[in-house]
Amino acid sequence: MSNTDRLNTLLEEDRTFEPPESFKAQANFNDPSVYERAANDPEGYWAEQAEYLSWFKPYSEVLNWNPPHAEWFVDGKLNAAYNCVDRHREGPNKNKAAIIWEGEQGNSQIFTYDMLGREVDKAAHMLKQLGVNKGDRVAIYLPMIPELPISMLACAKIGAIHSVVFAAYSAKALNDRITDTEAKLLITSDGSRRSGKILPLKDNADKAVKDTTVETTLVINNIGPDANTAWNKALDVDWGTLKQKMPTTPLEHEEMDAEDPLFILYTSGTTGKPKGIVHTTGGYLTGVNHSVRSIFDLKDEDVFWCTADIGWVTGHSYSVYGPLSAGGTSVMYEGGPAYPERDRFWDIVEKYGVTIFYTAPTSIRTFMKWGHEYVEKHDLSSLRLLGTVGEPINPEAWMWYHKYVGGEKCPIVDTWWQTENGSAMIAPLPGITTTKPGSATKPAPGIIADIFDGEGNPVEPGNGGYLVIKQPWPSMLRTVWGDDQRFKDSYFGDYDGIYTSGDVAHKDKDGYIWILGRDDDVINVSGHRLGASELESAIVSHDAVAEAAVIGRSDDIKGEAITAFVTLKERAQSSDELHDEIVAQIVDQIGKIARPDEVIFTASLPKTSSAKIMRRLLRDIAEGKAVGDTSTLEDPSVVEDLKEKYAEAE
Ligand code: 6R9
Repeated sequence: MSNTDRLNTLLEEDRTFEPPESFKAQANFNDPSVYERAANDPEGYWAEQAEYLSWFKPYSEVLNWNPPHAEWFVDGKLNAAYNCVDRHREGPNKNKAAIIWEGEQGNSQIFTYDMLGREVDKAAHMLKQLGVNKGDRVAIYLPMIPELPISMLACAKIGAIHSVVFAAYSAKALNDRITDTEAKLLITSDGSRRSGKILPLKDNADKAVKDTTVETTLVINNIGPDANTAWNKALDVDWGTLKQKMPTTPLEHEEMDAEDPLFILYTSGTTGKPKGIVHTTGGYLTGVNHSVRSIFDLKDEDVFWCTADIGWVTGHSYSVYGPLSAGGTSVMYEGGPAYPERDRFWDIVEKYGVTIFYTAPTSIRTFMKWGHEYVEKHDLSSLRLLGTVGEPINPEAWMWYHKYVGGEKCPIVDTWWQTENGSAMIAPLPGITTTKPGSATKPAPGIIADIFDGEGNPVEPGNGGYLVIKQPWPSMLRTVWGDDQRFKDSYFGDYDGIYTSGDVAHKDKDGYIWILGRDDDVINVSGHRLGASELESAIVSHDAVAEAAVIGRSDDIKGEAITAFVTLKERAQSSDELHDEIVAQIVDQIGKIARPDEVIFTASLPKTSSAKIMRRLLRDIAEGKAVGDTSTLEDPSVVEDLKEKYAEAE
């Protein structure tokens, strides 16, 4: 749906949902004055929140703000693995489930905090043995297996910076990220099972480490002989064999500075290659910990399932660091939602008594399409809170989620945030906020956000504009790895000291925020961010291609689907083979998530007289809409030609 269409739908939405009395009564946050208190003194509020972490040494100053550089909890010392694992081993949660893991075949493993701690210690010993030290970067390319969070926490324990790369990314994408971080070690597995198939992770890893700084590939045996992996004696070390040789004694935590990086995670931007977003130890952990207690109302007896892959920021914050820092139980599933049947998620919810369930609108729309009978096959009465993230949710999907999954009794938290934000920013507090289907509601306490018009003034209720964050917050990115200028230009280039999100949003008469979507050429496919420019450069690296323009057109299930418009070099001829080669080129360079839905060959692309490609116009064509103003086009006849080509391709 285009931003305008979405706005029109939203303007008609007038349903509201109060927090149920019973939910309110038990909620961690149920006093509405928290908003005012936090707004009047954000630093004081965040200092209070930081108290929920365990510090080895207290900080001397809450915030040192030199726009756009923030330091939070200056001089404070802590360790993320201590906060997420070991401190819980010392208390009543020692034998509580920290991670409940289920594999696609129905096999499962439960790690108590004490067991998880032992695994993290062993992994940390392995990292040390392999020469990884504080500040070194470790690339992690793993499916959703327990060794993924174990590896992340082991890095955190010794102060190494992890950079997790989503397992569906290609060898080339992995290579780019390894090269950018100059990682010393890569942790991967022989493969992954997904929807009954085996993904060849190790093959990709082997290609990706060529000519990089990686000295060792630590390989987890996840599939076994079926994976058929090649072994490179010079580089590869078997995780299981090395683990057996490790001491059983705990390993001391590295005392990290609050501002020491905890991880780097890559995300797509408007231009150029993906950006390595840097998150720190103290601020990030304070942000995620605060949000699980406030927005997710996490309690000791909860079972929290965030269905996102840990390869994305949502999984970092809400499968690993958020719930574990608060001593919660986190569910992980390695497999597809329709395997063996379309009720697999509901089967998992019932089996483990999941109480808080967090997923993406694209999944909800898929479940809707499959039909509510799959949901109704299961007893979902354990659920008490639902969440969504990743893209705007359409009110109908929200209502379906509320009715069929939440049994009309669970509040829904629609959480807006970004890789760069670290933790949820605009979202209801489920024991306080009245929700409206399709609105992420209001900034969380301590977050000072607004919507600006083109001149940088806050818009009046009833208007829309650019979503900005006016004051620093603890879990904000600190820089772009290796490119601080890009950090400044990308996020603080528009207004002095004010963070620009790149999203456009509408403010309603009650001050509620309705996110409309991106304002730039970032495409959001099923909640995954892809930069148009990354896809375009993958296409133009094909010999036959002269130029390419990639757009996201609205798609009922995925949110956006990718359409590529391609012009060929003079000697080249369009053909089915060439079409397939271009698709393969994208999959090869970026990964399957970037597979275009259409590749359309055209004689020319619509450009302004200043030679800018008019992507908006291409979007209109792909969405079958009346093409807007074409007066700035260099050659208006291009439009008719494109429309014809598009119709033929469909
Ligand atoms: C956490 C995550 C960020 C972009 C963001 C926005 C979109 C995320 C949303 C939402 C509307 C929500 N987005 N949550 N749009 N409502 N609740 O998804 O991070 O992968 O970096 O994507 O996703 O457009 O700018 P990331």
